[in-house]
Amino acid sequence: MKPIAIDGDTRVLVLTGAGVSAESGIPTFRGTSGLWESHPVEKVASPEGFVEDPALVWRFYSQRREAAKAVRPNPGHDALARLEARLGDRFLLATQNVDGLHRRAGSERMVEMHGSLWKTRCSRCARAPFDDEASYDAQHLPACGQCHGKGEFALLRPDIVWFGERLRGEDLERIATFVAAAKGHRFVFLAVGTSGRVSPASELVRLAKANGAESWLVNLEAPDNVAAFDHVITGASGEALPQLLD
Ligand code: BJW
Ligand code: ZN
Repeated sequence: MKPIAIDGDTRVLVLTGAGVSAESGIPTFRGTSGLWESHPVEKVASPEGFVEDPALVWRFYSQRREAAKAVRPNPGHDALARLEARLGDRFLLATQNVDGLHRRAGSERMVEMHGSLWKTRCSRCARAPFDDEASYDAQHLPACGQCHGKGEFALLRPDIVWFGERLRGEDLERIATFVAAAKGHRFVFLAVGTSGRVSPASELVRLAKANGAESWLVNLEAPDNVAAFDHVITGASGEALPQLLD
């Protein structure tokens, strides 16, 4: 496999999805043995599902916290961290993953578009999300101390972007600013391990191309938006990324 041409002027925007963590042992969402096979999306990943059954939602995310603690970054995460170390501010990683494995591999210039498994926030007030690795069960669902102090009751929730919720404006702006600054330079957009089913992440390839990017995809199978890519590599990210990027 020929490496992607990356010279001293190239800007690289990488979008990752669940497939990049699959080789670490974290299940993807869609497809056989995907998370959505055994957990109805609308019950565990929507604000309505949380109102209806917060204990189910916390059980789902508590299990995911425990599972993520038990695994390690794989060679795909490592290759992206090495590329960032080479490119510095000419690199940005937009990940849809909430598992924190990119950070553990050493990635820093990163937008966690769908939030983080390792942060919790209030379902009611605007207090800042805080670090939290705990697991909660139905008898001990966490409540917000700040709301309690004002005589209100509100449950805490995972700091995850659920279906129908807006992504954080500052995250989308950071990506848009990077793309705008890449225009006029050699610009590579690389998507890895994502089915291209969920917007707005699935739209990034079109945004990047409209700003002059050459688009690359590394995925086990052809995703819905495969036609948008100039170069498609069908394979596992842990094997392909070290060859493509080093
Ligand atoms: C490998 C591999 C290996 C395997 N190597 N590859 C109709 C109704 C309602 C909403 C909508 C609608 N139409 C559009 C929408 C918008 C909606 C959406 O896109 N829905 C679609 C599903 C239709 N989007 C939203 O709601 C977003 N918000 C939004 O748009 O706000 C706008 C708004 C405006 C005004 C008012 C209000 C709002 C939010 C989306 C949030 C998504 N959240 C989730 C769950 C939470 C995170 C969590 O719990 O972890 O994020 S959904 C889930 O999908 C998760 C993922 O980040 C996301 C993407 O999945 P991903 O990463 O692509 O994984 P898979 O499993 O799908 O694919 C893995 C791929 O890897 C496969 O192709 C494999 O082949 C491959 N693979 N092993 C390489 N080793
Ligand atoms: Zn609160």
